[in-house]
Amino acid sequence: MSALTRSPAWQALETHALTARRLSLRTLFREDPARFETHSLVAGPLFIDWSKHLVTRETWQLLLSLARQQGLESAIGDLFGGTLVNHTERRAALHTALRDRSGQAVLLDGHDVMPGVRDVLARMRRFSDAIRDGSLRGHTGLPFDVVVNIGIGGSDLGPLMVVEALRAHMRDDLRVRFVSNVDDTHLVETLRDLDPARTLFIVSSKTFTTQETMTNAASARQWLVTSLGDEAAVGAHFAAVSTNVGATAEFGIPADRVFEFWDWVGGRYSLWSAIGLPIAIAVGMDRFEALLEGAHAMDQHFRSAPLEINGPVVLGLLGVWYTNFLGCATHAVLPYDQYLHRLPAYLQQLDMESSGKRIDRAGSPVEHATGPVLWGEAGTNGQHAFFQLLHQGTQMVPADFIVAARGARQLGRHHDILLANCLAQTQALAFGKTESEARGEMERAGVPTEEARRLAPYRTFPGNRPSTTILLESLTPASLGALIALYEHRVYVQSVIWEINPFDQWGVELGKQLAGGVLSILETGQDRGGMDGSTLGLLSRIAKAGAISPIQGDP
Ligand code: G6Q
Repeated sequence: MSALTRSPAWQALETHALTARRLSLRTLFREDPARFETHSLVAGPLFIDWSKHLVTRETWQLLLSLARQQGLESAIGDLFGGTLVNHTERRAALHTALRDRSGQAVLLDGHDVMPGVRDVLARMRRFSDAIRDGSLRGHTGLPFDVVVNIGIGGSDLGPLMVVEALRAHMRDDLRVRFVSNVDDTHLVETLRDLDPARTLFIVSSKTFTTQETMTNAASARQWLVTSLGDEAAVGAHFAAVSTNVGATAEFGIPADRVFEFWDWVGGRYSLWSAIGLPIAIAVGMDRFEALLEGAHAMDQHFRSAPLEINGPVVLGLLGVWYTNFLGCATHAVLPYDQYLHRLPAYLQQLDMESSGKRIDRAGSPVEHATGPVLWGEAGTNGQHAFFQLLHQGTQMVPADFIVAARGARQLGRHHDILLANCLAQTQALAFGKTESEARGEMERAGVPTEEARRLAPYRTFPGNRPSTTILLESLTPASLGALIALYEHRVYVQSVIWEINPFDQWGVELGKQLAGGVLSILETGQDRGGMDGSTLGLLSRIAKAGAISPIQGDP
């Protein structure tokens, strides 16, 4: 057993979990009329109801003891203070500085990073304003009517999710699209109806070496040059966001169109940096800054609120409770908001790339579960798809329901229906329906007694399925910023408890390395040896389909 799993706080939780897994939410609410008040909190512009969780006062005290034992309070200070929390890469994780609106210095190695941050924001404002007002034009003198962001992972998912979320603020005459997949269909389908003379590309890549992004950028460049018939068009139609200024120049992008960020910003934490340029162009720099303001409000809450009423801490500790003590292997995120339809995909990267770790900070394998599988879909669509498993399956899946009190579009009864469904689902999950309730209901509806008895087990809902409801007053740039920062910090809280580094991602390296070897066989037909039988067999099938030249030595 590791020191963590042997520790008094951990052991106490394990013992407590033996009885807690039999808790009844109906009973907890009946016995404590103030449960909603004591199990809800305000975090920046968000209201969080965590009353429908399988926790008692004792559970909560034990989780707080675990947090204190793991030094959570000082770890929060370390994050904001520029400590090298990303110890494997010897880097700080100062994404909070990117949205720091306090006017105070943020020191990294004794150097204030804020003047650089403000300088890039000012450049983003000038550039996005000029695209939006049409004063910055393409090679042939036409204003841009579409911006295509080329990036992947952290250089794609964040801006894409936010642009979708803030679509209500977009203009019809300026579209923003995203290309990430190296599958050529993504680029071809994205460019198909575009006018090259009115298209601006932003190549977003921290390293400017990522194979998918560089392949897409090269093909986009060729599309542009071929269509406009002039190599010189590149400078007018491309901008870049990168830490690798040398490589952007080599691509042909003028220095005044290169937006810098820094190695202390992790890819999946970078939408607050110049990686957010497509957002600024889509909705205007004022709204991008409002997004930063919202995130900053959550940062202040995370830094200063006592652990007991600290949103990211509460959500993080609940995550630990379900993952480590109640054996939940997955976590669902269910935004009841069509504008947030890409949030689950974005959070999948944020959470799973950060928490999918098996080696602790001391270099030893962990002996406890770490990140659960995160998944989800916009409500109400999910209700007609996978909610069956949430209600009546054999696994417990803690779920986050996210909804705005006021809808963005005031169309008829739509928003009332959406809200009603959201709240009703959390009710059904928590309180279920007993077999006798199911039988009684059917009998009252005229179903013959014998038939009602036969069907009752199928129509029973066990309940006690936990959920959090995150309520926004309305979906605005500020509330969205706070929501994203809430999840970022939740990930950090869990990493502190689990003693893992949430800021590296070595797990994505091996596949990339091996792809080089496979690609070389695909393109040359030559196997230099060492390839496994399955891969060679598949390559041979691909060759037989006529897609590539025969593999040498293949019969
Ligand atoms: C995120 C990861 C990863 C990264 C992409 C793109 O935290 O580091 O998703 O964002 O691999 O990397 P580049 O921005 O360097 O192209």
